[in-house]
Amino acid sequence: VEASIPEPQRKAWLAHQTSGFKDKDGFETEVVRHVETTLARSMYNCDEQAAYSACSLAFRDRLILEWNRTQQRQTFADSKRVYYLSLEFLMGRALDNAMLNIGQKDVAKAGLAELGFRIEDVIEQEHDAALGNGGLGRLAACFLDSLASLNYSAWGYGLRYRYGIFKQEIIDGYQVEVPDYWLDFNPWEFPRHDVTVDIQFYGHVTKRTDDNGKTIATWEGGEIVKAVAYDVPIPGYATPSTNNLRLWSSKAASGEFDFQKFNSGDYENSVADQQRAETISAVLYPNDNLDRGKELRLKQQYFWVAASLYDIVRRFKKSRRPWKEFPDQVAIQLNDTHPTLAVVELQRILVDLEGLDWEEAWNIVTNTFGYTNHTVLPEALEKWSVPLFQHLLPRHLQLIYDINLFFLQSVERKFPKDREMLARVSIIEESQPKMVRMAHLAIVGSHKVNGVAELHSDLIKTTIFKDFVEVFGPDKFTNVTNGITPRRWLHQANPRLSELISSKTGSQNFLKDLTELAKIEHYKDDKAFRKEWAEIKYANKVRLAKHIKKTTGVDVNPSALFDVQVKRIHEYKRQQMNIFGVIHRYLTLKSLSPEERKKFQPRVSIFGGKAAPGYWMAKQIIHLINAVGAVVNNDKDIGDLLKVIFLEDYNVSKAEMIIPASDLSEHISTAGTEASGTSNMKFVLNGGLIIGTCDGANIEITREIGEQNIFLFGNLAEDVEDIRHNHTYGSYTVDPDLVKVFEAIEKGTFGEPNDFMGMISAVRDHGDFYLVSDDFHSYIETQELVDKAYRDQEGWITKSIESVARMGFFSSDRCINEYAEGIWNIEPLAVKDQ
Ligand code: AZC
Repeated sequence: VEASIPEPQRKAWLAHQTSGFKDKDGFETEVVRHVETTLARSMYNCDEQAAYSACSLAFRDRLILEWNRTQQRQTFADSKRVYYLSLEFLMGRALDNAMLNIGQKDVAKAGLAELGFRIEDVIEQEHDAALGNGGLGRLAACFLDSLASLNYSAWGYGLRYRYGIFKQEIIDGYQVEVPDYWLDFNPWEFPRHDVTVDIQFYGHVTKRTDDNGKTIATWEGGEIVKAVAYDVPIPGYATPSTNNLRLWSSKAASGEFDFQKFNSGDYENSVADQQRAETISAVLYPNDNLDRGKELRLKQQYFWVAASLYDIVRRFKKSRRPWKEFPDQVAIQLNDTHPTLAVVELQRILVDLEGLDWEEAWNIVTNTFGYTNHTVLPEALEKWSVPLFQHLLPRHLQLIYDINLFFLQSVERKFPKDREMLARVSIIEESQPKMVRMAHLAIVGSHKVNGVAELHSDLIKTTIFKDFVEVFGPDKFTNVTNGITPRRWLHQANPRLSELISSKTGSQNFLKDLTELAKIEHYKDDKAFRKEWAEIKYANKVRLAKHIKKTTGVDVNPSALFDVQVKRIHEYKRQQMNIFGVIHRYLTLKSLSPEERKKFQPRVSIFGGKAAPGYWMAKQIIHLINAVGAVVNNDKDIGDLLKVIFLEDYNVSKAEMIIPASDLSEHISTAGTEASGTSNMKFVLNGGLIIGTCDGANIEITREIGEQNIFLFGNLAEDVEDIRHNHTYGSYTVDPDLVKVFEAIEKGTFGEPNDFMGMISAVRDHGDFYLVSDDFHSYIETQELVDKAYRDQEGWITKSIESVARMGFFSSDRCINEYAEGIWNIEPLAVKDQ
């Protein structure tokens, strides 16, 4: 890099080669400078918000240097890059992460203290970047952290939503959604007004034959919307590598409103075009594991995919390599089916615009893409209606039909006369109207398809994608078990635990190689170590108790067992089973004498999570949790023995506070429904135990930490289908303990019973699809085992230490290395020590 810089600029370049602050004074100087110049305020009038802004700008300046150098290094190396296409990046806060990854949080802490601020208060000022719904979006964020930390040449591509996931307020026990306008002041993004792409929609296709008899298709007319790039630097941990996340924002192509209309008095319509264009990137769809098939969503997908591919192809073309080398230079990972149009768009670019033959182009396409599936839930599998496609993307629909034709011809050669097989694997579903099955398109257009935990990857091979295993052979299908970044989920969320661990492992290297955690197992009988271990958990619980008091007004005792279920509210995740269990506990306590009650293990049941705004049942679950809390928390007979808390607006930054404070967390989905789960990994990494079903990554967690360290219960995935069948066609009775819970609700113990009848009748009258009743008894019994285990505090601490020590496998670094080797065929870029 250095050698390529011309002499006059080189001197200035060298002068800027320090990316950290020399010391706290150096940091303070920068903060003061930003307050007084960039923010145009005086230090006398600098509140916490201004301190946050200035501190962020100071760190941002440091990041920019490394970011530029990383991009230069990657360009000069001219080696393969990976592009991670995700409609969601649930990043959370950036400042704390940047300080820790650069390794200068201590400097900032001391500097801010001198300026009169507590660093925690300054960090708290930042608004979460909440461009995602749940696990899928947070996984993408963890992946970016690992890609940068491991020095891979990687870019993320997403949408710059003006409104992220809504903010949740709880009013009278009901969820109320409030828009999340987060861009007022965002120092972490850089608008690139010079990087724009024109994106076409609607119009029609004309075909003509050229002199060689080749058919040329041209997509004409329709409307153009402009995509503008916004770049976000992604700092690696303990490395100068700083990668790029590019988010696209939509703008009217003309950039102006219609002056003619304006002048003729048609004020409203004069801005209509502009507003319509800007609507594309305006808001994140708030559904998790649910596909609603809305036109604007398809527009978002094409807008983002077309802009990203234009960018990727442009970068490749600069290298002047032949097209056949494209897959040697470019790997594109599809995060679920949301970006699947990229397959069609690349084929369109190669065939229509670059004039390649179909076969040659298709070879390039299929060797470029990999597809990750994140769910087997049928309601989450994307399908788009053919008429909608025809209207919005007429050329793409033709290409999809051609892709399908060639694919089905190849299937027919392998399975002659199996018409049903053809119908099952077809990209087009012959329904009314016809539908495009995006998962089928993603499989056909990729060279590897992976699930996100072992059980899930096996399930997709034997259920939803079974036929494709026969068509393509088993090698195309693989597993990459999810992981989490230990930087955010241990070092940042739980600094005291991180410090205790590094004091025993001898360094912070476990944050780069999480398997080093194994070393702490040697200390599991060390008295001082155990004491501090327990103290840290207690301190984290005290902090959460304060937050609970502040936000709900309820006093909870930090010595009680904190039992946490925080995640999106969904019937398959079974928060309803948890709250029914809580009611069962309450009824049991009420039936005991005061003396007997005293023997009970005190618990705080903590819930958090958003319901999709249109998901009626999920909202009913939230309402019941709050209704139960209102009764139980005010019952003098019960006191500290049981508290029920619903924490408002669960998000990434709240997770960082809640997870380290948990004794027990709940991962209790119906077996076979939760593809992996990732919060299960976060809780265990922070010394909490889990109660869970044999589902998703719970199974691998058990294998790693040992069966004695986890509370498993419930029916197995392999039995679910038969049980459901029996619900519908055989004899079926509701568990007697659960009947009592229903009776209490129906008696009005928690307010108007009609408000909760949907939840009851789903179990009692509508086939109990999620097996709440079937698993209830085993759930209650296992909760009793938890109480017993918790009363043996010493035994509990041993379980906690052993579990953390054995969590090395679940780092997203391991996960990214598996993708790099097994799917992307890419190696890290060497970074010289600087
Ligand atoms: C989620 C899965 O439900 C969760 O189990 C998994 O841990 C996570 O992805 C990351 O792999 N899936 C989704 O959110 N899927 C969709 C389509 O929303």
